[in-house]
Amino acid sequence: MSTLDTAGPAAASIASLWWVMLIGATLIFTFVMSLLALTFFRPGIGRGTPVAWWLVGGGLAFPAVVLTPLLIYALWSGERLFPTGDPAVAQVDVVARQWEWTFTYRNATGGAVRSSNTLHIQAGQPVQLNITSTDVIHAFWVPRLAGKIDAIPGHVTVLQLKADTPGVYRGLCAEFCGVAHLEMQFAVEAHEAGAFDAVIGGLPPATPDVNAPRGRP
Ligand SMILES: [Cu+2]
Repeated sequence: MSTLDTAGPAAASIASLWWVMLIGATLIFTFVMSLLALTFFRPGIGRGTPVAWWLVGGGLAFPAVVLTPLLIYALWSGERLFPTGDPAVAQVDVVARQWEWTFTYRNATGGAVRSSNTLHIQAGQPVQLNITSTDVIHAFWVPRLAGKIDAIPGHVTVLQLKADTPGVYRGLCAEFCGVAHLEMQFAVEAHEAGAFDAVIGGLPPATPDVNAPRGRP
């Protein structure tokens, strides 16, 4: 379940941001520690530099030069996490409750099938998840595929994820929701196209659920 062992574009975007932030923070920490070491080993070395230079240079210019590119990179990579809104993207309604996840797949003929605690997706294809809860706040998280998002009663939150290759990816509830919170885990099974159709075709029909998400947000 490592967020750095990514298997989809959204998780890869988050992981690369983490690496950029780590490298940036390491460089800055090394630079500041070097300055501190200089004051011990070469006492008085900074005496010739005006105080204003330290204040303006170290307190304003340096943070601006460092933080501006990091901010731009974070915004650019964060933008890739939003759902595309493409109507061609398959949609699955996700309902969290104490302590279970149910996944409802609508088909072209207006029917729907449902699975419990296992989300089936097609490898290489994005899927939009419309997520809600029937009781308390939960959070949907598949660390290797995407970031986490809250499942909130009376509200639909949207997450888009894609698995690059077929496989099984573990997911969990990432918001404490009661005594069985730790057991509220699920799996995402990414199938090849043909196998995906067969799996969906074999799922039981979805029974009416008064607490199901009410359409798109
Ligand atoms: Cu939970």
